[in-house]
Amino acid sequence: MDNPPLVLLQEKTLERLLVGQAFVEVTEGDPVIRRRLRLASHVYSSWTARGTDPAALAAHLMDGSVEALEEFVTADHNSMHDGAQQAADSIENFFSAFSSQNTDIPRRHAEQLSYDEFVLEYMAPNLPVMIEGATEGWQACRNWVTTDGGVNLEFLAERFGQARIWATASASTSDGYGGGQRHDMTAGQYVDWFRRHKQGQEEQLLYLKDWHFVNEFSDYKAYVLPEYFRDDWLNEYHDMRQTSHHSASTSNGCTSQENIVTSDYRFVYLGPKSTTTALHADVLRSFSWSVNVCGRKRWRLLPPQYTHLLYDRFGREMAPDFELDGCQAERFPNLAAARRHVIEVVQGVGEAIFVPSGWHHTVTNLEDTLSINHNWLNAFNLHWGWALLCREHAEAAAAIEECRETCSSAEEFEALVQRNMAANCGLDFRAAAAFAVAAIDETGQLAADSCLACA
Ligand SMILES: O=C(O)CCC(=O)C(=O)O
Repeated sequence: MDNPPLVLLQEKTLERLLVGQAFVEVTEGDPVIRRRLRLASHVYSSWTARGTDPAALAAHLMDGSVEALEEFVTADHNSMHDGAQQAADSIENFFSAFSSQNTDIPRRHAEQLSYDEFVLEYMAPNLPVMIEGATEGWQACRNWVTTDGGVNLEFLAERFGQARIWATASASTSDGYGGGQRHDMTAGQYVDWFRRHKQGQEEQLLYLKDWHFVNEFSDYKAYVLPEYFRDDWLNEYHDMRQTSHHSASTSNGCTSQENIVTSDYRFVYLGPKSTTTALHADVLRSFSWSVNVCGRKRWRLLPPQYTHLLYDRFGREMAPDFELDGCQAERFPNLAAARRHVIEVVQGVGEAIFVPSGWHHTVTNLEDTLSINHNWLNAFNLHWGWALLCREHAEAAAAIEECRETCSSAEEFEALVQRNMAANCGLDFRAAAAFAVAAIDETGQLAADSCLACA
């Protein structure tokens, strides 16, 4: 026997919930019933992207829209008996009012946003915010910017030109997170390329990404960390390892964590107009913040409850962009539904965007743009990192399942799995444990003194 389609079943269930009786006899002429059925149809269509995304109903159980709907249904009994047109109008208003609440990233000024407010309103509920006025007193804003607001290429080349950087070829966001090929060069060579590009002599776009500037030029205080982003266990762990663990582990021959968190998560990005970063969620599902020293960026962000819409029809591969055409689009049948939940915002100079954990995003530089960003973990998002590690572990094990029998022991197989997991996401369980121990130990001494691998 054929099963009725799931989408239809869910729509019927919702109808019954709204109509208020389990198996109601629908009386065609009853205006209350008619209005409620129309409402059921609107709710279903709006909250599931016209049935293409039934799972999105779950998101609305969490975000307050169910309460708003209840209020709407019960508030005005008189309107139940209004004419059909009036009832339809009021339903439309309800939806447009509700959806407009959900599509903007709030803007706050640093002078009017306390740390506690930031935590309660954005960091704890994992919601994005744009914070204006975030660069008070930054040396970078004086020295790295020309008087007409452009990138001060001369200063950068003169002071930091010898640094080695990666420039990523980026034609469009659909080239993947890192774009195309990565070129190893000096910052000075990149500045030369930038100048030639501005004179129309270079067609291929190059984007300087993930420059570990602080690590390399620790004496040059380019910026002051905004207080909202200071509770940062990831970079503290890196700094602690730099100063103590590295020498301890090399002196006792311990090499277990060589491949893990080898670098910090504090970056400078520099790219001309039209450079992009493709669709991704941040490393270890960390939070990130990013501030424009000069230029403007367009951010497009997808709330995490819609991540499943980004995968291909087999649930394996993720789309490289929110916008795809031709046969690429055909491979990702739910991308159009995902786009309906995308939030877009333009970030100007001196503005800090807070990108919460698990929000997939793309970035396009609308002008020549120089930005500073950090990734970070703390008590509010550590569970995101842990969930990712568990998924990475399961995937790494599944990928080499056929090797299990050739391994001499379960431990040998597990070691292989952990190695691959670390290569894929930067951490294995042992390093994750060391990170957690360091994070909960106020002095940082425990992780520095005891190498878990050698215990
Ligand atoms: O600015 C960019 O191009 C990318 C930055 C980014 O993706 C982030 O900070 O998470």
